[in-house]
Amino acid sequence: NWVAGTRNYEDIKYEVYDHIAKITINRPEVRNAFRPKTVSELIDAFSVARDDTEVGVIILTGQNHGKGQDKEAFCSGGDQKVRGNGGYVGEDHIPRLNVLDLQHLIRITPKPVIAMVNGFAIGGGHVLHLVCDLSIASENARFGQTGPRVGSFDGGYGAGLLAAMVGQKKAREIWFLCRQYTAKEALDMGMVNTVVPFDQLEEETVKWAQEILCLSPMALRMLKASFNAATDGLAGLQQFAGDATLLYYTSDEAKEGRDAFVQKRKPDFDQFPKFP
Ligand code: 1HA
Repeated sequence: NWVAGTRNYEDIKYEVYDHIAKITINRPEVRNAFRPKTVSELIDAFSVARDDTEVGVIILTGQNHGKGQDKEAFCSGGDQKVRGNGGYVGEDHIPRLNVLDLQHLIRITPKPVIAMVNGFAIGGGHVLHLVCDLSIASENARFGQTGPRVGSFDGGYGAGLLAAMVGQKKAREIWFLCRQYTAKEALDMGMVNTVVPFDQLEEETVKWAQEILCLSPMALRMLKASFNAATDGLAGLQQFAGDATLLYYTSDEAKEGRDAFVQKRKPDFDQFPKFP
């Protein structure tokens, strides 16, 4: 029932159904590894979903290629075959780590983002599921970091958010040993919300999205910003404060300030209560 969006993407798919946007990384031949173009398209797609007032929940997933459940991937991180000396190199020959911008965009998008983890979530692909608000995994999914094995590390959300989620000892184990973990282990660690059979993954994820869609979008927005404020320092506070500003702009008190300026008169704030 998904309806394709109008943008022409090469590495991803964008579809909408019932106020849900589904963004799919579509490079199954490389386990949905991302190159700079993939990430640029993901940033564009998340911006489209964010701006679409009809969209209330965003799902991020990886394209299945049907070669067996143990071969499916959510995302295997940065494409090592285009990794240059200063980052991942695209058509413009500029080495980039633009997935960090994508991580940040997922965090500040004021709508719940669900990672629908259909297989390997490895390296930078693992961090992508971490930065989503919820993760729903199929039984075949495998989780892990590989940085110290392939000469990389993500000390931002990849380390800090992971530690906040699974605890310091487990987070250090995940990064220091570069093992793979099963969906059940990820569930036990608190990294995913639920695990379902492979063929029920999308149905279950859509069910969760539809439950969320019944709730107050502003309350959800404020909650997401609140959770981020607790872990994201001043940037998190900026997001939360921005939401407070958005609400304040809708008040008569804030409108009085704007109107007084436009009408070149003194603002009359006396009419507004000074709440205890
Ligand atoms: O750490 C960062 C960053 C840090 C700071 C800022 C930005 C960052 C951006 C990115 C990253 C990273 O993501 S570093 C970590 C990069 N990813 C990896 O180390 C994972 C590499 N892949 C694997 O370990 C395995 O492929 C797998 C566990 C996901 C699946 O294993 P499996 O089922 O045995 O498949 P495999 O045969 O290994 O892979 C199938 C095909 O996909 C292979 O292609 P082929 O040789 O048949 O032509 C394989 O090369 C390709 N492939 C898989 N993953 C990647 C990949 N090609 C390029 N890049 C990949 N990441």
